[in-house]
Amino acid sequence: MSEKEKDKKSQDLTRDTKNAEGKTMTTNQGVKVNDTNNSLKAGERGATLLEDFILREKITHFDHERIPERIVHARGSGAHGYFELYESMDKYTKAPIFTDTSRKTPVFVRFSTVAGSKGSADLARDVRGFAVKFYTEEGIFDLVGNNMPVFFIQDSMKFPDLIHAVKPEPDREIPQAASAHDTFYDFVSLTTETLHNHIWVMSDRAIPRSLRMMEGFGIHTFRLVNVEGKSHFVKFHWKPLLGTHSVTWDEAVKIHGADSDFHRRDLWDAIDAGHFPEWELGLQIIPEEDEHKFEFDILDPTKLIPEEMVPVQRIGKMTLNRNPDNFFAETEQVAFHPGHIVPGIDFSNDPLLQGRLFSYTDTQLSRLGSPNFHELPINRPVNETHNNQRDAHMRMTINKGKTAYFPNSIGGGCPHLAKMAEGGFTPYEERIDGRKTRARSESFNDHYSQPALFYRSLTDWEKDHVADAYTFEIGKCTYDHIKERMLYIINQIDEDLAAKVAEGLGMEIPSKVEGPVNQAIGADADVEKHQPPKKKNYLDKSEALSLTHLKSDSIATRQIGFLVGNGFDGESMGKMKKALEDKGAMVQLLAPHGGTVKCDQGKSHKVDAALLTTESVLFDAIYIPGGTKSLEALNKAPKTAKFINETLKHCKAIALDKEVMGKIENTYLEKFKEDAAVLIDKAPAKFIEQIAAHRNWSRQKEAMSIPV
Ligand code: HDD
Repeated sequence: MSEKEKDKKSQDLTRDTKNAEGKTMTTNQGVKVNDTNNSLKAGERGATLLEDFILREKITHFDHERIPERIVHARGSGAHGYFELYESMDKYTKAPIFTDTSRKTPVFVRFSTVAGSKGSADLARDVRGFAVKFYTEEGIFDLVGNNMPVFFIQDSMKFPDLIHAVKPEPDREIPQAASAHDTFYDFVSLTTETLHNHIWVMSDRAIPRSLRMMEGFGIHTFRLVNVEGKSHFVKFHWKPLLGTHSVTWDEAVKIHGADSDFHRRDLWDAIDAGHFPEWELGLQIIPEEDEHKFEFDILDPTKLIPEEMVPVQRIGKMTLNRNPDNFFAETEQVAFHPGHIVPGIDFSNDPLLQGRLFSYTDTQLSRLGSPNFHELPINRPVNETHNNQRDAHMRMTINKGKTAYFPNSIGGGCPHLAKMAEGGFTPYEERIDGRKTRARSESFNDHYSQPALFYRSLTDWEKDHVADAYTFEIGKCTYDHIKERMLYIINQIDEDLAAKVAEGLGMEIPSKVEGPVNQAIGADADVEKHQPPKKKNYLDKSEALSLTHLKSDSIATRQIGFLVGNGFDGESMGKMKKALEDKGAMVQLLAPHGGTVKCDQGKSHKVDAALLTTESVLFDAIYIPGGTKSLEALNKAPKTAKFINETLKHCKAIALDKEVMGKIENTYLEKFKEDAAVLIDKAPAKFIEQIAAHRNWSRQKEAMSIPV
């Protein structure tokens, strides 16, 4: 990207980027270095001299390279991009990013998992963070959301408990990046407000195929405020233009081993190849008058507003078009904060949001080490900042003048206050009257209706995955009383679901359990008092909750493995490759060995991966061209049958030239030859259709038993 093409933030970052090409090595003090391999010694065999400032500087800097990882969301991947507005929302807000359609606002986005450490695997069953930093002309606006529309808890007071419960158990620091353990289920089963977010985590939303194929949600109800000072409540949504797709749990486990950077690599490679991921920003707008119209409280972050009740209006598009230059400087040092808002956007009284407003700056103080973290290149706004804050560790700005206080006359009263016309931030003047009380609103006390709605809204295959996930996770717990409590409360969500899980666990669903199961309020052991209230049924089904709702017929960036050996049918392969690549798919030649393979026309083709070095789970679909010799070679290769059988098991599309059938031993191709996504001698267009559909889930029940 040329300097001219760069957006304002990328240009701003350029002043801090360095390129060593063609340059002489120096110390940090600018002294030229002519030996960086040997320390300074008294004689060739030592001892090493303390005066060696080059050695000391190199080692000292190295000793301090690490900073604390994020307390949650430690593992993440970032990208630059921009946001463009389709139509002005000035009826609702005065924030120019949402009113000025001529703007192209730079953004930096960081996706993350929640529970795992910085080096943990990408495919953990977990919520994904979806944090967007908008560098607006009026200052930074951070939308720090997740890929699920609800959160585990209703009040930030419980956040440390939630995180302590899900993180590795403190005595042995096990398990890493996994919620399937006793402490988490002890907490969940005693804190039923978690159940809604929890069932989302049990669904395929928690194991996305790609960070580019998941939705994002601001979760809390925020406010938009227009020039007249009128406020509307709002929920933010990100809708991926590639649709929403997931992998199966069996794949996720295998991807852990095959490529633990699967999501990070996928995001990087797509942007690198010019396939820029895109999301539309959607708003659900709720007039203030409607605040109490719903059967749930819009301030409760464990509730969503079904799209059928308040439609999502798509108002603009975000495109990620540039990979970071340096992971640490950008992705690691970026500091998000839901409290970074601009005039025209404001908070609601959601008690989870209110606590977050404290936590994020506070955590940067220990993570980034100084209140000057806003000066780091990735964090600084694109507009000028002036105030009387001064000094502290690693201050970069050299503030001129004598005055660092307000009011002043010596400095001409500057920096002066923004006049109303200039758009200084004025909080929305919400009237609040209340008793000081440490309490939870009664209106938050429905923990079962929405998890039930979610489950009802899934397709059958999604429901099966949810039941399997509960069975797996609870099955990993060692205490029977925790398992029983879980069965008891799942039964309150959905009896069929609970029956499936109980069968998987080999346990009975208890009709009563010890201890409080319906309140986050405290250790009140009066079980009867805490029986779940009756479920509400304000909607039978919300189609938007199923993964199948957001469709895309694009196969761009899908990874397609071609299984070939020497002597493969070059013409057939060429035709298929062209058809797929024309649609933006990425084709890789996989062969029994690395190096090159020759087709039947004698032409050499570079092998992208030897079968030994890759796995079927890294591909969306496979194709096997004909060619007697090629098929013989594939038949001899130990992993070919595993590759094919796993592709079948994971319900992916397979295309074969006619002569392939019956030539590769130990596969289940024959059994699935009538399957809609097993395409024998069909035109590439059919294959493309099936890849776009992502999976043929109707195969699932039968394919599950393939022993691979
Ligand atoms: Fe949080 C990081 C999302 C509740 C405290 N959070 C963090 C990140 C995301 C979220 C995406 C990573 C940002 C990045 O990439 O750097 N958090 C959420 C959402 C929540 C939520 C969507 C509920 C709706 N968080 C939440 C609560 C608290 C925190 C209730 C504390 C009271 N979150 C933090 C934190 C982190 C953080 C400790 C760790 C690293 C950081 O902030 O910068 O302050």
